[in-house]
Parts: sequence; C-alpha cells; structure tokens
Amino acid sequence: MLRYFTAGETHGKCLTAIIEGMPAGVKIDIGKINAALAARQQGYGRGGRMKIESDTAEILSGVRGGYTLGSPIAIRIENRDWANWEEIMGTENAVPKRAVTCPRPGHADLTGGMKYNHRDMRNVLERASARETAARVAVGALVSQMLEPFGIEFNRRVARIGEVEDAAAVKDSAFYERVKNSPVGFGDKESEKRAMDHIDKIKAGGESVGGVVEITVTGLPPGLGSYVHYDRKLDANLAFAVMSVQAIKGVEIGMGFGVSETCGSAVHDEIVYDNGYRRLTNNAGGIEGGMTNGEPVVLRAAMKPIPTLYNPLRTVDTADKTERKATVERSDVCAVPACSVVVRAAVEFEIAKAFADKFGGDCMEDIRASYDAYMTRIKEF
Ligand code: EPS
Repeated sequence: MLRYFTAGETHGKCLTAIIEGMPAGVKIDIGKINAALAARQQGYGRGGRMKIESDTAEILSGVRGGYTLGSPIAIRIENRDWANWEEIMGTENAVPKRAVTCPRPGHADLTGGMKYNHRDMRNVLERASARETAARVAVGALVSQMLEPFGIEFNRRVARIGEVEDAAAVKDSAFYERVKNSPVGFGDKESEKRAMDHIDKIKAGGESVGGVVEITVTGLPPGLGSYVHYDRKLDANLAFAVMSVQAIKGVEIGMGFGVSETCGSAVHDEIVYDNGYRRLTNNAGGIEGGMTNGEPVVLRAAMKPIPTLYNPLRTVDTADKTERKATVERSDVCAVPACSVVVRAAVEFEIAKAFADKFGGDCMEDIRASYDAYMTRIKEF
C-alpha cells in the first residue's frame, strides 16, 4: 500500500516526507519535482515568504541511479527562512519571542492551542501553516512518475478567484500551457486581467481572497477504486485527500452539487460503444460507483480566503481575555494558483495509490504485465 508522512514546521529547519510502498524501477526525474515546487511558489498575490524560499527537493533514500529501489523514499526541502528563526524555533533552545496569544479567526490557532495546551499558539501555527504543502507537492510529483508510462496526465487550472471566473471554454493542451504561464492560473487572458485587478483591490483593503481550483486527470483505465467497500471508493479517497489540504472547504467531482438541481436524465451520462465503451457526457466527473469509468476525472475544490488579514478581525487575547485584533503573521493575499498545484499533488497521490492497489506488484515490470493483461480483458468485455 502506497502511503506517506510529512514532518516540519513553517519556520523550522526543513520539511521532510517519507513515501513508503513505491514499487521498484520507477524512473525518477527530480527536475519534475522541482518544477512542481517552483510552480507552488508562484502566483499573483503571494506574500514575502516566497521571495526568501527557492524550494528544491533533495532525495535522501530509496532512489539509486534515477530509479526507485522499492524501499522508503525520504525527501527533504530546506526552509531558507530558518536562518531568521533559528533562535526562536531551535529544537534544543528556543527563545520565547514572537509568542502568539491573539488567535486568528479561521486559523487553527485557538482550538489547536486549547487541544495541545500551547499557551504560545506559535506552536500551532508553525505546523498548521500551508508551508507543509511543499512536502505534499514533492510527494505528488514523485509518485505520479509511476503513472507516466501508462499515459496518465494531470492538469490543473484556477476556475475562480473571488468574484472573477475564468471565462475560458475549450480546455485543450494550449489552454493548459496558458494556465502554466498565467499569474492567476487562468486560461483566458481577459479574465486573467480582471482577476489581477481584483487581487489588487483585495490587497488594498487589507483583505484576502479565495477561489476554486480544478484538476483533470486523463488516460485513466476504468476500474481504479472499488464499489465493494466504503474505504476503497476513489471519490471518497479523493475528497478526503483534497479536504485535508489547508484552507479547502469544499470538494466536488464532475457536476458536484449541481446534481441536486436537475433530473436524472440531465445528470447521468449515456453509454455508447465505439471500439470501446464511452460516455456521451461526463457529469459524473469520471467516477461511478467509487471507480474510474474511463472518462477524465474532474475534481474541483473551494479554497477559503487565507485567515491572516492585514486589516485584522476581532479576537481575544488568551493571556488576559481582553478584546484585541488578531495576530498579523506575514501571509499571502491570494494563494489560489499555488493551491491548484497542491490539490493536483493530492489527486496525484490518490490516483497513484489506487493504481498501485489495482495493478500491485513490487516492481514496474510486474505492474506493466498486470496492466496489459487487464486492458486486454477490458477490450474484450
Ligand atoms: C507558506 C509559507 C508561510 C505562509 C503561508 C504558506 O510562510 P510564513 O508563515 O513564513 O509567511 O506564507 O501559510 C499561510 C498563509 C497560512 O495561513 O498557513 C508556503 O510556503 O506556502
């Protein structure tokens, strides 16, 4: 079973990830991991931290000569900002400076402090911070390399930033190329400009803004995930993984909540046969009965505005219970484009896990043999 752990505080020494269960013989290009990490740092509306960091992954184990060994893979991403925090965040000696006692509404600060008995809620925010997503991006970019030889591709886009929607209609490869180079992750130039103006306005008001990201996965065989048991349903696992990304408050697959507004014939995708089974529409977002049905998987996630506001909200100082303004910790005004990279990584991991579950095996040769045999059988079905 493919699984991973992450460790690391936002101003600690580094982020670490350990991936267990990767088969042997997967060709690993570290450049692809670093490209994903760089993409996560981009986007119009990001704050000062990204000027300090230049995230790169160092693989410490489990890979030899560019191929996985089947043993656990450890990855390390350095926090350059550590140099500025060593005194405060040291593991042996830590100076109690910059203590946080005015929790930010919307962040983990207050409840995390109560739960773990951290009077200095810096101990909470350090781990709750979305800095942790850099480790998840590295994991997604690594495990998805197992899927490349099978023609499985992951595309991301930002569908909305606050009140501005991306008007682009046709999502072909040129569209996704534009998205990669867009400061807001949009495919339509005119909408891009409106989104940037919107972010400027939000920033000027000391505010933050969220949005919607969309991930599309193509090249999937039918039958990843299962209908037989709740914890093997792919849509359930995707929703779990994406919901666990910092600031995500909603996940939908295909038509999502829209299915509740219309009748059955307008929702369900008719099946035709033309050298294989195909659906005439894809309202299901590529998943029926908890399994891929061979159509692209389309998943959207809603990101809330980041809780740190430069024009802070009311809160209570936990030291003396007096009314105060929330702590202002350096932050981003808009991190939706970065979020699209993180959500893609979460989806990459879940698809890779479902793929490894289905086609199992300790090495790529076994996975290939199992995949080919299955696809031959599927063609005859
Ligand atoms: C982030 C790094 C953090 C935050 C941000 C995400 O760095 P710092 O706290 O040093 O500014 O900028 O996290 C949040 C805004 C949050 O609320 O969690 C990163 O690397 O993406």
